[in-house]
Amino acid sequence: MSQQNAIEHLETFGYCLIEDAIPAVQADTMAEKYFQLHRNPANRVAFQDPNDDLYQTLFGVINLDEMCWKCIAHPEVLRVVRHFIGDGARLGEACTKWVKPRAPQGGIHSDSTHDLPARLPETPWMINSIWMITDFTVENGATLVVPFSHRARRRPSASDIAESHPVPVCGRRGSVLLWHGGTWHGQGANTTDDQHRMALNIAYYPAWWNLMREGGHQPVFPETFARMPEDLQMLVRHKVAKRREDIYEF
Ligand SMILES: O=C(O)CCC(=O)C(=O)O
Ligand SMILES: [Fe+2]
Repeated sequence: MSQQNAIEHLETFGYCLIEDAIPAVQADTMAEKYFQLHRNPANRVAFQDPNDDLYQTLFGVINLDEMCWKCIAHPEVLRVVRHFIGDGARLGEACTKWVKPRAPQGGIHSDSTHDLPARLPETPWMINSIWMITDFTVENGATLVVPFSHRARRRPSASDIAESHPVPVCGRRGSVLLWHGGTWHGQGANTTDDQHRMALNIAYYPAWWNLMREGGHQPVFPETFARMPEDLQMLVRHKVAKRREDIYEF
């Protein structure tokens, strides 16, 4: 999909897929690392929900892995992101999301809307992205999206969810799915006995967004920041700290 097509697709449908944005072999190397990170007991403190074994979210990956840096500052992705939320776009968080065999479907939701007004802003407040680190298939828990739902400008109610038709976005590893924060979506069920879905989820917010609201997000450690290329530093310089408490949960 060309850049312009990606933008138009996201504008119209609420999401777009950029295929093969990194090579599949690179995704394979990342997958190996991310499964290790999730299995390492030392990282459990940065799980979103330590009690959910079948669907695991690990925050703070930016400090644990340098391979994700290229994804965060990926030029093609950033062009789409900046089109919607401006040149001051910043990283919210980069986290890995592992859907294990037999994981049930996640709830359909919009992102970062918990304290927004019922009628959601017309201006996008977030562009979210999920990198397929393993292939995404209908069976292994590919992300589900409800096309056009960002236009409803509301969080999905129970009846919205019952009446909507989420579609799985499948793709080869190395591809990246982007969506508008107001697009209704959720993690698909993994109906297999032996296929694991690994993803790298990278959220971007406009310069005016108060990032301190987001639960579980981790700082970029100063020593990590010092090693980063300048384009990445520009995206994360607002969240450099030694401890989470120093920048979040004021
Ligand atoms: O894991 C997924 O497929 C969806 C995750 C999600 O809802 C999100 O990143 O906002
Ligand atoms: Fe979400």
